[in-house]
Amino acid sequence: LRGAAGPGPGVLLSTPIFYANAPPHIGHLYSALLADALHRHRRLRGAAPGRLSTGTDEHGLKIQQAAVAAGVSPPQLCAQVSGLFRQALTQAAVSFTDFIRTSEPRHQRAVQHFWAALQDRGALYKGSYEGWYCTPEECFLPESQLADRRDTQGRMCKVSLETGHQVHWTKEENYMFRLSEFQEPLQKWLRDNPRVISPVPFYQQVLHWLEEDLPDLSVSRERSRLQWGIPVPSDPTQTIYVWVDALVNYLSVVGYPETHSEWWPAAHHVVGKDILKFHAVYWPALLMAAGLAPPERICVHSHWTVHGQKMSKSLGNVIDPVSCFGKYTVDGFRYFLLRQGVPERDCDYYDEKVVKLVNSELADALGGLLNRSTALSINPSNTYPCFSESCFPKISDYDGTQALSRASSEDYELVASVASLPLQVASHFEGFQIYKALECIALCVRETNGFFQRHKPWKLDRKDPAEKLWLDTIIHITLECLRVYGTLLQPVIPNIADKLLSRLSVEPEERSLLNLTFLPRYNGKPCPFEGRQLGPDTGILFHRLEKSRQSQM
Ligand code: ME8
Repeated sequence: LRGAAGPGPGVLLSTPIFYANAPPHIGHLYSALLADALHRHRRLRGAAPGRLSTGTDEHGLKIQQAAVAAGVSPPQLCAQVSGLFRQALTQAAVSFTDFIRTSEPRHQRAVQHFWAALQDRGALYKGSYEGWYCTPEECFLPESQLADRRDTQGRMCKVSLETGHQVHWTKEENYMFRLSEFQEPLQKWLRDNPRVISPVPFYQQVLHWLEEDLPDLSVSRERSRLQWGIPVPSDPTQTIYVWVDALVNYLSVVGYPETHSEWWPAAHHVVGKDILKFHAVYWPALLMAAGLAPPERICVHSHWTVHGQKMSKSLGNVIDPVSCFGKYTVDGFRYFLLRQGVPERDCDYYDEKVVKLVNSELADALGGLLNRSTALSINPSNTYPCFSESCFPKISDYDGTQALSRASSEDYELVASVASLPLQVASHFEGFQIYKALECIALCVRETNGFFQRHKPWKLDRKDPAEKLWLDTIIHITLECLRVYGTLLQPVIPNIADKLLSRLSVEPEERSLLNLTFLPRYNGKPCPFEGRQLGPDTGILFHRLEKSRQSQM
């Protein structure tokens, strides 16, 4: 892992590529926002320019069947749904640099080349495969992952334990990948790179899987059963398994087989826990077999449920992100998902939770603080006021004799918390704990409100020279806190952060996370903001949401 505080080389951050069989929902958006926040954070920290890839997974039986059900051809369905994903991610301000569709010729070429590399290196063989096949999961399942149920007509059938989908006994000639030979190399890779999968419970889960038998993997399907996919290069009777096809997208975006080595293996994949095995077992094994290194990092997150239930079309409880942007604004909804989503645990969604959180933390705490500290009634000159050392002496210099000092121990605690915040936030981002970074910032915002409230600057008399010094110092400290919060929040709420920093007259080149200093005057250094005219007042930072509110934008 690259150092928490300093810049580093550019990396390829990726979201999963989303199935083009149904429109986006908030789970997809959550994956993309996590990757986007990491990408933006790296950029603001001064890392070499990186890439953020996303896209749509367009092949396979699932898509073929969805197209039949919709009465359109697979390419028509994919073009339409892929467009919806691109639109939703663009609207969500996901700053992707690459959007890949697996139906594109560049991807087909990469997959066929990858297949040939596997074949040339002896990693594939043809075998007859028989077993229980789960179409929605696109894989064969062992007996241990099956349960007996009755179908809608009351007949006994077998279903996948994990998803409840019915499975069918299937026999076919397939190409097999020698996955079993990679058990030890995979274990060694994980042991040598203990931070490659985060959070830790998922790393342990993968190690656990690798202690069990690792059977060879079927990596093609008979063309007669699956036409919508990429043909095996040397055998047109077979279609490449959709997961091999899909995983290679991470190489196609970096120009495999020509230019990928400029990026590979500096890849950081953000994935949901449902696709962990594909990314942490199959993908590294396939890469090793093709003569490439495994990805540098896999960041795993859990799922969103809705009112305690799994989101599903049949339950009719799928939450559409675009309607949420209308209800809560793009930044409000980004903040909610990233602040409430905990990678280790499933999170439950309901509308009231969004309203409560964004009202309290964005409208009241952050917006209220900006509003109060920039009010013309206490800051009539609309400038970044001066800090006075005599009012707020360095804690190490303070001996109780400084007559002007009114700073309390709580004030010193606040200053210490905010000074350490940038490093804390960086290390939470680095550890894929974005929600913790936001929790720390929210706590500091609350403490800054306490600071402001405690000293009641509106009661101070600006005409009294001693009181004016103290009044200016209070406002200076508050604006410095807000500047740090605005800077740190850029990867999560880019529009609000921009509004906040513009109001504080922080120039674009002063918004980097690299060398973000807080309260330089407290440390005896010049403050470039002191005396600066504040930016124009462009209104309330974030409007409070009404419970039943339909649209704010
Ligand atoms: O699995 N909560 O695509 P997909 C949180 N095409 N995240 C969720 C979620 C939920 N309820 N539901 C989905 C695929 N996701 C494959 C991926 S990658 C080479 C191929 C997120 O559209 C989660 O990250 O079913 C999941 O892995 C991803 O969306 C893609 O889901």
